[in-house]
This record gives sequence, C-alpha cells and structure tokens, in this order.
Amino acid sequence: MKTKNNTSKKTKFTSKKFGEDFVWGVSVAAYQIEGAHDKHDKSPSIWDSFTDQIGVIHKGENGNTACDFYHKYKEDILLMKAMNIPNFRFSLSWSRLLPMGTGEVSEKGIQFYNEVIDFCLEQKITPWVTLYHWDLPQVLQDQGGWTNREIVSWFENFTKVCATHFGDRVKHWMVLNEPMVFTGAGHFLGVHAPGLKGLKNFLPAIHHAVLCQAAGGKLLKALVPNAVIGTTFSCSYITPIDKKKKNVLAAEKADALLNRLFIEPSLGLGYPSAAAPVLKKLNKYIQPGDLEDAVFEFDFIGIQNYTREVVKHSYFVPYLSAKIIEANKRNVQTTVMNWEVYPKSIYKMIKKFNGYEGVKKIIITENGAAFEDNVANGFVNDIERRNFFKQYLRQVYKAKEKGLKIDGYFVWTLMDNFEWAEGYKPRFGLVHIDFDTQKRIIKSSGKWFAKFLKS
Ligand code: PNW
Repeated sequence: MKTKNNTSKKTKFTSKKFGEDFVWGVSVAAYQIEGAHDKHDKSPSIWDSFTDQIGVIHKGENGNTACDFYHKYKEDILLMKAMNIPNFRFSLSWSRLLPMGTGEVSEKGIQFYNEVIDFCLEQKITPWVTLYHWDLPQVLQDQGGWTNREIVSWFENFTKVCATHFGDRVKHWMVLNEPMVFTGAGHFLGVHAPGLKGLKNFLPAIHHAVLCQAAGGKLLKALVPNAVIGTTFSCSYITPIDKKKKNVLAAEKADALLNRLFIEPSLGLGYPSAAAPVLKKLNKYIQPGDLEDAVFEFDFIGIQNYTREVVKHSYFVPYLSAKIIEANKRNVQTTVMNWEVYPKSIYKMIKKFNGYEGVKKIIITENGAAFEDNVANGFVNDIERRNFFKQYLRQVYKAKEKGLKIDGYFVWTLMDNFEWAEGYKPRFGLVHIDFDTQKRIIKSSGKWFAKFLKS
C-alpha cells in the first residue's frame, strides 16, 4: 500500500510539470460578465441591440446584468486569488470607454477598468487584456461596422485610448478575440450580433478584421513600453468523415476557413484561397499594400480550442460544398453546446500552429466545457468538467513533452456567464453563479484547479 501511494505522489499531474515559466490563467469577456449595460456614460453595443430582438437568443435573455462583475469585480478577483490563479484575461467594452465609438473618452469607463486593473495588481494577479471581444458600439454599426473600411481608423483610435490609459500597468495584450467567430457567426450566418448574413457582409468583415488585427498590434507596440502582444484564434481539429477524395477536399476547405484564414495573412502568407476558392472573392476588398499592412510579428498567438469537427462533402452548401456533421449525430460524448469531447484536438492544434515558422509563442487562451451543473447542499460536484480539464491538459502536456512550443493555458471561464446566442443555459465556469441572487460557489472543478496550480 505504502509504496503504491508514494509512486502515485511522484507522478502526480500538477502545474509544476509544465515548468516555472508556463503561464496559467482564466479568461472572460466584457459583455458576458459585466452587466451595467447602461450605467454612467455607456452607450449600447451591437450585443445590447441584438439581444433586444425577438427570437435570436435562447429564452430572450441578454447581458444587461450578467454576473454583475461591474459591481462585484472585487469579489470575483478575490475568488481567483482563492483558486491560486495568477493571470486574468478580460476584455474592454469599447462603448463603455468611447460611448460615441470615437471622439470623447468616458472618464467613468476609464475609472472602472483602472479599478479592475489596480485591484488585480494588488492581489498579484497579472491582467491580460483583449481589446475586442465582439461588442462593437452600435453607433459604429450604424455606419456599417466591420463591413466599412473606416473601421480601421476607428479601431486604431480605440487601441490608442486603451494603450495610453492602461499601458503603464497592463503589459499583456490581445488584439482580437476569434475573428472567425465574429465574422462567421455575426456576418455570414446571422446568429451572433450584428445578425448580418451573406458574402457581401462576411467578406469585407474578414478583410477589415485582418487589417485591424495588424494595425492594433503595431499601435500597441509603439505605445506600450515592454508590451507582450498577441491575438487569439478559434481552432478545431478537422477530420473528413472518411477517406473519399471529395470528403478529404471538403475537410481541407473547412480547415482553410476555420483554422487558417486569419493567422496566415498576419504571417505574410496571404489568404488560403487555393484551399477555399470562395476566398478569391476577397480581392474586391483588397487595396494595394493591404497584404503588406496585414503582417505583424506577434509575440504570441492565442489559440482557443474546444472540440473537433467531422466534415463531409455536400452539394447543398453554397460556395463551400462542405458541411459539418453535428456531434449528436455521431454517437460521441458531447457537452451542452453539442460539442464533442475530443481531448486530442488540443494537441493537434498546438502541433498545427507549431508548423508556422513565424509563430514565436503559443498560449491556449481558452479551453473549457459546458455541462449541466447541480447545486446540492451548497456544493457543485462537476465531475465531467474536472475530467474534461484533466484529459485536455494531459494532451497539452504531451505537446510540451514532445518539444512543441506551448507556453500557457487559460481556462474558459472563471464563472458561468452569458453564453451569446445560447443565453445562460451553457455553464462553462469554475465558479457557479445563481443568476437570481448573484451568489457565487466555487465548483469542485475550481477546487481541483486550485490544487493543480498550487501543488
Ligand atoms: C468562444 N466554435 O467562442 C468565445 O471566445 C467565448 O466568448 C465563448 O463564450 C466560448 O468560446 C464558449 O463558446 C466560440 O463553434 C464560439 O467552435 C464558437 C466556437 C468556438 C468558440
């Protein structure tokens, strides 16, 4: 018995195994947690307007109050502290800082983020700031938003405001959160704000996001001394349903769109239009010099992985002739999002991004899972989520052991929050929130993570 215990102790899987320099943290986003949607000077963002529409969000929910982080940020930062979490990734609400989108800065907005940043630093938690996590000011949407090339100068102005007000204390920055999701879901499928559809919205939004990604990076570099600058990408391991040539080609197309579209122009590789010919239509929006301007040497790339996708050829999907086979049709373990639990996906993605010569560091800036949680006697025993983290982290460790670049891992997410079109149904948090009382309970996954980090 004794020897058995000793050996299991020796091989215990903890954060130590990843080395001293490995970065650990949790991620959140402004609209998903802050609430206070019209407090002080804040103007509506596209998510405020989108959630006002009927029939677009699960149960008609919205982020008006969300986790009330605006008022409860101290409690939440102390919860992080209690869980031994050393890094906190959050985003800035553009319409809180610049209610008119451009022009005059809101002092109240600046004050709120100053307080959050200062309280993090007091607690020895390092702030990692995402400039844009999907909540464009509605006033800018009224002028075309991401489809208007003017967005580049609006975004530069916003970046300048953030860099000059917070850059003295914030050294870790990410320019965009998952441009594929806000362009694809927001400007092609119409299921996220601003609810636009079709190539005429999708293509210009893609190109302008690519320009902003680099423009934001360059400005941060110029304005923030010693800044560590990244940007983040969603990514999923893509496999064809079988080895038939048409399905393999369909999978390559999906890979080009979902995994390569936004990183490759930043590395000077242009758009992956050979694999996804529909992207040739981007030429209409590309002006001379744009592909050079799209290049920026990021200090790190943030990759956000949850699942894999299985793809097959389909004549019925316009432009792509490829379709994703939903997880609930494949007889696999799924989450509340109907995403397959597939731990190897994170390893495959680390490997894929290691394949780009220009990528200097790779940090997992999001990974997590939504399961149904039950509160019993004040406890949430979320075994599935704990197992999810253990399995995915084993794969991250495998990448590290094999000598691949992998420099950090952030959990999505600190606490249950507003999950976009799915409302409050999917719970991704390490901390449970009762949205009626705003009471917080650290789940058993949160306690497990705290131990994993401390030991
Ligand atoms: C990310 N997909 O979105 C976002 O950055 C978060 O704000 C969000 O809450 C979290 O993941 C969980 O959904 C994604 O279809 C949206 O693969 C869609 C996908 C992945 C991530």
